[in-house]
Amino acid sequence: MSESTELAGRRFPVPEHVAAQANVGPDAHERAAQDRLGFWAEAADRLTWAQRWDEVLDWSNPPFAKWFVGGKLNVAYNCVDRHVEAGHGEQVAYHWEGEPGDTRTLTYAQLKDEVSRAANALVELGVQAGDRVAIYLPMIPEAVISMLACARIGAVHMVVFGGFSADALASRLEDSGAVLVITSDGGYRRGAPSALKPAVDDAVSRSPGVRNVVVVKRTEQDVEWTEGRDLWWHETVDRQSAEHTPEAFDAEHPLYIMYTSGTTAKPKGILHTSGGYLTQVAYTHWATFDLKADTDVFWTAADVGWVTGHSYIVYGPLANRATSVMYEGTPETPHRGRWFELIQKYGVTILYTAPTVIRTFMKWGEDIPAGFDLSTLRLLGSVGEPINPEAWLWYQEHIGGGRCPIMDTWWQTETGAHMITPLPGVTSLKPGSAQTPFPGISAKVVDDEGNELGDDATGLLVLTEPWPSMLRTIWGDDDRYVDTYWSRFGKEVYFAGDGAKKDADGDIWLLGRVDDVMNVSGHRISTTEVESSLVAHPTVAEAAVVGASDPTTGQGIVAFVILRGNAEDSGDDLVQTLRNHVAKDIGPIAKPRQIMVVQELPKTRSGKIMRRLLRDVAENRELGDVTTLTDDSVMNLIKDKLPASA
Ligand code: 6R9
Repeated sequence: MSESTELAGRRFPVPEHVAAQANVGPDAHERAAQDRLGFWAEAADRLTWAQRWDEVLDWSNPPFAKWFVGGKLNVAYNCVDRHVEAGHGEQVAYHWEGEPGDTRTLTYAQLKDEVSRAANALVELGVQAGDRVAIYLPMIPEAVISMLACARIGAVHMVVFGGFSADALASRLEDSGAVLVITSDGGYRRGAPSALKPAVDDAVSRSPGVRNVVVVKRTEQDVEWTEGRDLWWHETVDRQSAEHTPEAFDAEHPLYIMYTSGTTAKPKGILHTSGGYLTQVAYTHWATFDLKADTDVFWTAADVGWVTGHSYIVYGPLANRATSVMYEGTPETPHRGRWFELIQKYGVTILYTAPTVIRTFMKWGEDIPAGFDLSTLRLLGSVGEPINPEAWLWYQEHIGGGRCPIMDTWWQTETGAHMITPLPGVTSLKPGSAQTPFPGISAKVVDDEGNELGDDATGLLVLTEPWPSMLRTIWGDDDRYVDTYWSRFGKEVYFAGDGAKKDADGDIWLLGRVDDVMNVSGHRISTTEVESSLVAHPTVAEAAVVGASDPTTGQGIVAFVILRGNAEDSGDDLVQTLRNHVAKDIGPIAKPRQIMVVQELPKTRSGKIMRRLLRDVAENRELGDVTTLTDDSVMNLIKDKLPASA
């Protein structure tokens, strides 16, 4: 058995003390299986509705779903006001920490006032229900306040990650038809103020539909100013009344548009609506993380600019009256223990982050987390890509102190909320597997023709029933919505684009995007499997694998590896060792054709490795679109490493 398979075969029962008091027990899956719509209706009942729905689901015109038909609610009221009305106004909603170490504490009562002021300002600026508002901010409280202010007045927010370029912003402003942009002079990243306003000026000069730009002062950098268009947040919002009466909107009223990360050519504006979305993010946040509103300190260490931030920094935690930590900066500023320092300082009990960060911490070494008191942690989460068993075990041992179960949550921008994940009161954990569909979710693994596969088989992941937080369409492009997600296996089957395997117990293993499943001499090999094997070798910190076209085998396996700090690059010897390691670990068929030792890997801002670019390098092509890359100089470094003939 291979090293990583051996690790992956291990089972970790959820600790007794976690299971005993978990919010959701083993009966949830069963109840949902018997009455799926009844189960989701109960989940929706955790929210406060201004008017109850008549019908849980209208699926008469698939794939266009309507959930909680006829129901009305205000999303911001559910996230803020109702907790204040219930006497929890003094509870902290966010412990916010800036990268330089400045802090801000926002209670639910303060958040209500801030959101109401911002809502009044938007109304004063002529923003109406249904209008699109772009939010291009660093990780500061105004990002959350702006999102909730939009939700409160029924405007549709469109958050663009602050690291995106002016071009990326401009195309999103145009596609969404935004009328207003909320931004700041800049934010702090890696120890220095970085500017945002110049990108907005550039993008807005090409977007005639944008009437106003509201600017939060964060760094005090000088900014260009367009009179009549630009307004300071502190002059426009702070003078508003803290009273604002929320209006109830239809359950299907649009809540936000989120453009998916650029692993495809033209970004897709994923549309989420109100009632179903809030139902599922709130319920999953409560169930998957076993959230106890009175005692937990919850931290999703991600950016609000991607879906994980929307669902699990903002909407889920607030709907559940959680106390959250929000951090502006990067993990290594001003030092590599920054995250652990924050866990210690705020007594974080639940941490949710991405495997790529865990592997970075592995690279930096276990001495760093060992220098902090992480004993408050009781549960960990993972999201964004398959977590290789080595990273899972390291996370469990060196951050979770061996006592914290890890919830490996599979979901997508399109799904809005967790879809496949273990549950703390239910599941014996298997490192590397997201395991079981969430209660009320129907996930299957099918072959190319759409036939469901039995256990112990590899195929494509599909979702065979609609779910409350599903995307409703691609903004302005219903046809593309149908074509992309609902045509491969018919109009009632959602094609997720991920490869998956069911093991002998029926647990689901995600194998990466299907375009990342390689086909070598007719054998299907997952990039993830080879990456996992490479990372299991003591010299390798991180690995990215692509299938490059090969005249004889169809595809050849090309690996890019980053070595651990203490490993020596012995050139050809090391490459041979690693190739043989994979061949031994998985089988000769998986032996990489080529391995390149590199310093960095190209990643999207949400931390996903851009295999498309690596494939371009491996196949010696001109580089494609790099606008979503965090740092495009990485690609030059990688290309410089290539032999001229590669
Ligand atoms: C939430 C988020 C979605 C894609 C998805 C899949 C990958 C996410 C995963 C995972 C394996 C997990 N993915 N979570 N793969 N295990 N726990 O990441 O949304 O940015 O839209 O990405 O990410 O490939 O299809 P998004």
